[in-house]
Amino acid sequence: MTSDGSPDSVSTNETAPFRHDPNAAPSKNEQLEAVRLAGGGTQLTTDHGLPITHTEDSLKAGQRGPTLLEDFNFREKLTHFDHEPIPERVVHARGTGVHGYFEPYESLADVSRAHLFSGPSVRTPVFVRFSQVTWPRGTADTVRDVRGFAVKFYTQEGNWDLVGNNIPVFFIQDAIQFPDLVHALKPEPHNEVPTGSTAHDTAWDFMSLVPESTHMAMWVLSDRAIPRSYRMMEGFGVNTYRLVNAEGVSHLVKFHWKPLLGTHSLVFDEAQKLGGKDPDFLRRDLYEAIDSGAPVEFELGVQLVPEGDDLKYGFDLLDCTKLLPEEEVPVRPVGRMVLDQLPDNFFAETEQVAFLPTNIVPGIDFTDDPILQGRLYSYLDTQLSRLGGPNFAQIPINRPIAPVSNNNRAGHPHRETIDKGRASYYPNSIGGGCPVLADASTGYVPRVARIDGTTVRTRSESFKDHFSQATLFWNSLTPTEQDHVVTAAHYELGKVTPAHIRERMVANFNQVDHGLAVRVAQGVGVAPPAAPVVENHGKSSPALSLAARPGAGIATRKVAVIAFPGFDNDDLQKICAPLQAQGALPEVISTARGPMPSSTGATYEVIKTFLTTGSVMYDAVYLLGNANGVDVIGCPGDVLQFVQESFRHAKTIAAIGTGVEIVRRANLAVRLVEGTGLVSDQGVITATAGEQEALLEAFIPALTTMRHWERSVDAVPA
Ligand code: HDE
Repeated sequence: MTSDGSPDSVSTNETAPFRHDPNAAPSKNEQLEAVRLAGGGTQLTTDHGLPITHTEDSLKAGQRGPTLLEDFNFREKLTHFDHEPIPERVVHARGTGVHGYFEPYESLADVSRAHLFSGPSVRTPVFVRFSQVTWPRGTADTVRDVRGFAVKFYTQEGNWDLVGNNIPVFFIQDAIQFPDLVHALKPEPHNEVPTGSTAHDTAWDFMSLVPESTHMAMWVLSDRAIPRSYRMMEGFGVNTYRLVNAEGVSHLVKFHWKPLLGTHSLVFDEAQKLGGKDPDFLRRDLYEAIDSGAPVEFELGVQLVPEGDDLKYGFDLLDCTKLLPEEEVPVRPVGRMVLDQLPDNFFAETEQVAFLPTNIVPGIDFTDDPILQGRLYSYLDTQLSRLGGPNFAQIPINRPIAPVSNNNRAGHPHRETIDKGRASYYPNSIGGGCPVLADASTGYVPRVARIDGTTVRTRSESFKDHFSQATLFWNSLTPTEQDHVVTAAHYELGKVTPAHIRERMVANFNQVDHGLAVRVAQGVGVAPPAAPVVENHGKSSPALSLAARPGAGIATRKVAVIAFPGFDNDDLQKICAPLQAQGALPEVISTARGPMPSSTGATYEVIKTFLTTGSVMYDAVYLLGNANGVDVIGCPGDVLQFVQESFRHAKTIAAIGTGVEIVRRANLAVRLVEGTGLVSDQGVITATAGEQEALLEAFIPALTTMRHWERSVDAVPA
């Protein structure tokens, strides 16, 4: 047998027309490809390779005459342009992708025969696409939404796509409701308003009528739906899958991704402002991190449940509106994923990548989870209209590294592979029986399951508890996180017109927790419910709070270093170098771009200004001292807003020398340094000139903390 699957010698080939002889000289196609690969490629040409000498004027009949049809270059350029857009994804349209690799810590052979888990020496390339769910491609990155977390593993046994989200549960229990859910969440059909927000009537009409969505609604109202960075959010497989070992023993499994940098979120006001200041905030953050060589790393973990224990935990593991608390079944660490390379071209890679939950490898299998079952149909189907036809697996980003050999042929719009030989069917003898079937030790063997039942269109009794895990989530949040859920509900429901929808949602929240329902009701014009429907069960799962995984250190935290002409150069040097040494990213911000003189006369080349940035783009702010005193600066509104907003968003603020005067003028409700020394109050750290080292010692732990929730936002002056 030859490597391309053709037989070495087949008697019928003697008389076959156009037979492929593997030992023959390269075919014309192969020769052409070799010439193409050897070509240079810097000269401007048409799509057909004709060198072009002029591309700024079309061919016209006279200086001021009409354009001639004969100008094929003009027509080719315009025609190609006219056909550039392809349909965006019906959900998850806005996203961003990067390359990397996955390495297991150790063999997982006890539970899965998948080669990619067979041991630490196996490094599998991956492509990851993070996305938003609901809104069009042009929406701002930071709107409140679930985030997609889709990973394509290019394994030796074919592609495995783990297509998950950053929230471990889902809105609905049966995939047949997915179109209803998405229609309700998306902009309303009569006017396509609003973009980038579920704060509208149809979204909450649907959710209020579908009580099983309450748990997911709570997650979407929480800070999980406004991540600080794709690098700082968890990922979840959501659906229950199976792992199967070489002996055929299977376990139910929930997949988890844990970010090395810990879990952090934006503040909602910040997220909304970022929509204007930097709509590409999350993709820029990811690109900049990878570009600068910063670690972008996630740990893959699994929760394993022996086959048959799917009802053991008080809910049905096939119901993806429920999660399996980590305190009940710990997450077993499996390996690490490092994202370290940007795509060369957004369209070719990120837009054309096609994830399919049906892409699994031997050792991983499905369950009867009705959402997963629906997904097994939908993804292939959607690629056909999005990418134009059945050959999308040949697009470079989708191509497996494992060899592909089958009898699929032709297809619209294009087939890249030049298939050889006469036999494009199975079984065959003309092609020597090729491609032959894999044996059970290397190929995929579907799970053996006994399926026995009468056809029904009902929901399993085991799916019918819609609220107790929503209560579990609520109980697990810190008081600040709970406040944020309530405020988000005030915002979302506050924009809903019909009172009966707001009332139904409050009634649903009353099934979660009476206190929650009363607090929500108070902000949305609904009479608070008089009494609880059920008593809060009091259980919690601490792992569900973002506070459970703060991460360590200050790597990639962005610090705005505010300076004006005459700034203290010594301050600048003494702050930037130690921060950079620990991986933080200080950036000088001033009033104008260009060279800025320091106190010593040396100049600093300013790139970022108050106009081109905003406090919302940074994790902390540091105000340098100035030889000219603060009055020369004049304390423009921009800088005061920068400081006040940072305070409002619970960020670390540090100031030294005359910088302290700016903080004083910002009128924050904290104690500031008076006379000499250092004062640190609620994440606002101030020091007199020359105290850089003491200031840094307080600044770095404060920056590690990320947010200072002990502050009262109301303390910000009106
Ligand atoms: Fe998807 N989903 N989905 N989904 N989904 C798509 O496929 C669908 C669900 C998820 O970056 C679509 O290629 C159905 C759950 C991600 O390209 C589509 C149901 C989870 C992505 C589709 C669900 C996801 C998609 C649209 C059953 C978390 C983006 C474009 C209710 C586990 C992948 C596409 C990327 C994309 C269908 C529910 C995750 C239409 C029918 C639950 C991350 O096929």
